[in-house]
Amino acid sequence: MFDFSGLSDAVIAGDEDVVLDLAQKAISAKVDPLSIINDGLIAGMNVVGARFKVNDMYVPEVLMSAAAMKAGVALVKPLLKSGETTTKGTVIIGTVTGDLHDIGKSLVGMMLECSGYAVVDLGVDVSGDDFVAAVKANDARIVALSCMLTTTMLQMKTTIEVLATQGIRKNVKVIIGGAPITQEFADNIGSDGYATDAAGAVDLVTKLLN
Ligand code: B1M
Repeated sequence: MFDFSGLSDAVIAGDEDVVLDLAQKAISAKVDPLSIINDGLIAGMNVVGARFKVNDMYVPEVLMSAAAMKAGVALVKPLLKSGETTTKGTVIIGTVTGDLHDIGKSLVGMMLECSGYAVVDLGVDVSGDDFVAAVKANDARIVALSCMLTTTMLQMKTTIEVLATQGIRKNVKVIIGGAPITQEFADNIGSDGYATDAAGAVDLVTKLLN
């Protein structure tokens, strides 16, 4: 079995070169690409999150870890996509207004893409109007909202309200997720579903579209 500790440690250290080297070694050893992401890269980022919380790591270090993790994911991502040729539907994804966290959102988008959905990633700090425009431009069936701050959670409600006032709420399913989100909150703001992680988001989209 592949030892993921070096890969996780390199993410924690924000050492992009070592992340790329060890991720490539894992690929060469035919380790499951999803496992490289979950057991190596995300596992390291989880430690970063815990240390950031207790002021044991600071913003510049966290950004270096995030960049190292993203580089690793970019290396592994093409392997996840192999064999996918069809599109099951279009998902518009973004992090809501005022929120700049994009790692979890990007993972959710990537997993959806790997599962055969076309994904339009609007990035971070995305307004309700931008979601509306993207839904219209892409004839999308799902709007996926991410948020990591308690202070931006209510922007999800605002976005759903904008979809309604612009007359397209009935045409799309809205799913939400991110660290502060709960099922209760998802129900209260009138979303169609909530998932705790990227794999859960794929299951949810599949359920909602079938
Ligand atoms: Co921020 N930050 N941050 N941060 N940051 C958190 C979220 C925080 C919990 C840290 C802490 O204090 N413990 C805290 C929020 C506290 C709160 O609101 N109660 C916090 C804070 C306070 C802040 C700032 C305000 C700090 C400051 O400036 N004083 C500031 C806000 C900036 C802004 O957004 N306006 C800030 C800034 C930053 C950085 C820029 C330094 C950086 C972001 C870099 C980037 O994204 N490019 C950063 C980071 C990295 C974190 C932590 C450490 C890690 C987040 C992460 O990427 N996790 C985070 C602490 C933590 O989470 N423990 C923290 C890894 C990622 C794989 O997990 O994002 O949870 P996650 O995504 C998961 C699930 O949540 C889920 O699936 C993903 C994959 O499994 N998911 C979905 C996510 N979206 C989904 C959507 C779905 C379904 C599932 O459906 C649509």
